[in-house]
Amino acid sequence: MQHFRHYILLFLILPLIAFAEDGSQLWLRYPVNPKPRNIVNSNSKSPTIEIAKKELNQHWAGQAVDLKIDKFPENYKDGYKIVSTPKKISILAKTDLGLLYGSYHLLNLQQQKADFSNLKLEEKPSYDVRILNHWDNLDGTIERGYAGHSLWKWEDLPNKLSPRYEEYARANASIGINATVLNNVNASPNMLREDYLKKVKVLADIFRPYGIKVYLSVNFSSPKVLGGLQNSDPLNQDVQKWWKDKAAEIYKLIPDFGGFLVKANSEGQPGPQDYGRTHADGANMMADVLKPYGGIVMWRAFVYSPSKEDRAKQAHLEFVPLDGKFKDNVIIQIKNGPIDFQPREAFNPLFGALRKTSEMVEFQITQEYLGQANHLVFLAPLFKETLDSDTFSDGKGSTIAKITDGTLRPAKLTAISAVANIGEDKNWTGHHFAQANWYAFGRLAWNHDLSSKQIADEWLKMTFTNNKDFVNPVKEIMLTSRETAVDYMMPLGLHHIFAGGHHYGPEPWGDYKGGRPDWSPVYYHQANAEGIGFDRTKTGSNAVSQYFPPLNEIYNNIKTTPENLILWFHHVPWDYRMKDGKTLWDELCYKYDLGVHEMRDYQKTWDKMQAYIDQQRFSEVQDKLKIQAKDAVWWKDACLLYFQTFSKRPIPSDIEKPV
Ligand code: GCW
Repeated sequence: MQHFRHYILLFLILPLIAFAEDGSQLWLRYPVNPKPRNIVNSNSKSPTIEIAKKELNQHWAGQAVDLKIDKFPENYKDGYKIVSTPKKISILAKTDLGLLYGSYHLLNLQQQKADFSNLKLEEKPSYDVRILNHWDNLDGTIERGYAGHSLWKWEDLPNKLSPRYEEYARANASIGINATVLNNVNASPNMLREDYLKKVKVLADIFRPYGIKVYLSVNFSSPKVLGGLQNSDPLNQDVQKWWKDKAAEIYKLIPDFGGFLVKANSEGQPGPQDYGRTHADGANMMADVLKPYGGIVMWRAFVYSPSKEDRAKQAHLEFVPLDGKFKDNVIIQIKNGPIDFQPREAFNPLFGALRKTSEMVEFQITQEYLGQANHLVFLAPLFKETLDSDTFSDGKGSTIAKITDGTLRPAKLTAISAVANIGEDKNWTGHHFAQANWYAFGRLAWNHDLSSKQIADEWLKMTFTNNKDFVNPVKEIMLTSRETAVDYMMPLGLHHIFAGGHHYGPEPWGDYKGGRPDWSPVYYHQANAEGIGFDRTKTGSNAVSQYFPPLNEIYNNIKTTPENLILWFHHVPWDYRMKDGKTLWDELCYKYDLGVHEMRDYQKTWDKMQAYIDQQRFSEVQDKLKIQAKDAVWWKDACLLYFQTFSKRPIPSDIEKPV
């Protein structure tokens, strides 16, 4: 009888275990206490505190926890302190949200098997607004989404609620993300329709206790398209009134609504320039209507038009003359590079160039240009590369992190954003390892001083296992994976040689005659009989002049330009001698080949990991690595064979022959 009961138990538990390994739990694999505990005290009461209590009572196996609101300086925001003795742990914060963040921190440490007997730590967020940008459309599709359809079930809302709304909020809160833009920057005017706003309200209500504020992307033509006005000219008083009334309507439903994200006059989107007005005119009009409620405008700098001007220069050309003209609740949202989320770009020279205007970074978590949901590419090193880049705007040490976090220029408002990779797939992100990129963005938004290594280490331990025989080799894969992708896709500063439209595979030969020249790969690599690369020096497009000294000179000179950006800034002769003595052509061949070999090494390493983790995730990752390794060969062969038609030089005999 006893045995029999065990069997029944096993049958009940087995499917649960199987379910648990589909990746749906993300990094939130906290152990569950066998019996509910009652170990949390708090001097504060709110739905947020209730969540913290529930999480700790269910998952915290250690000492009693005291959640205490305490006196902290004005600008302390949602930071917290954790102090412990072997008997008790105190989390002290200024806000309930700070206490919730501290609680998640404890659970994170528990998963990493830390020692809690004598903790003394303090955490403060690097940025005020730590925001995800969803490029989700109202019809359920996601622009550049590779993890299935949208999480937001607009047709079911506001009545039917998916359990994933709360799971999403919990996952974000656990890493400190406190804001979300629900819809695509290519925004439908319908987003602001009354019925949709009522649906948004329901999501905002679910997210609120987790400290997540809702923002919306808005279409600049909304007054005309939705409101039936003559035009959407920002200086037209009827238009201003339309936005004012719309803001009032939104805040009535969602009193803590965050604000608007705007893509204007970019890639065919409407904007103030349609009426001869500037980006500042457009942004300020919206800023004015949001101001009374504490809302903000995140105005994107990703603007470029078909022109003779180098695309990499356009955001700087457009926005620098407007510096000082923006209201103080406007923040300019700038992609990390001046082209478009490439595997490697020089940093965007607009950072630091706006001295009287707040600036924020936009990263892309979704891997539009990095193998989408098929390639394992850990993005923390890419994010760090941007944040740690020294712009020299205010002398040495003027990193993008310090410009955007308010250290260098006391800013009213600091923020950091990234385009989400989240969809309705069971594992949320398509590739199990793409979860690490969501995680990494959240962790860096909270603390941009964390190293990629630390982030990979904690994510692996939380998501898979603490066993160092798994963690160490897999961490190595993660930490080198971005460079590997650069090697097999576009090394040495090559960029945008992707197949048109979907941006998955190689198409360096793409020449869309009749279309926009700046959408053709041949425009970016400029390969010819002499050499390859985009000349952005003083005698070329002069994009180098947009960088502060000494970078302008460093990039202008082929000898001082970092080799990983050499083809970004220079048109380099095929026989140019690289630092290692190889010709440029040979170096290019070796880099592509290296990427392929690195991928095969990853496969070998992963194959040895079967014993340490569950079968499902093991084999799903193994399958994806197979695709990635094949894709690496595809990239290498396509690019080398194509570039060889210009270089007319042999492929070195010791690298794998293209087929
Ligand atoms: O990278 C390009 C993408 C577009 C995107 C655009 C943008 C939302 O290919 O899909 O549109 O950038 O950032 O606005």
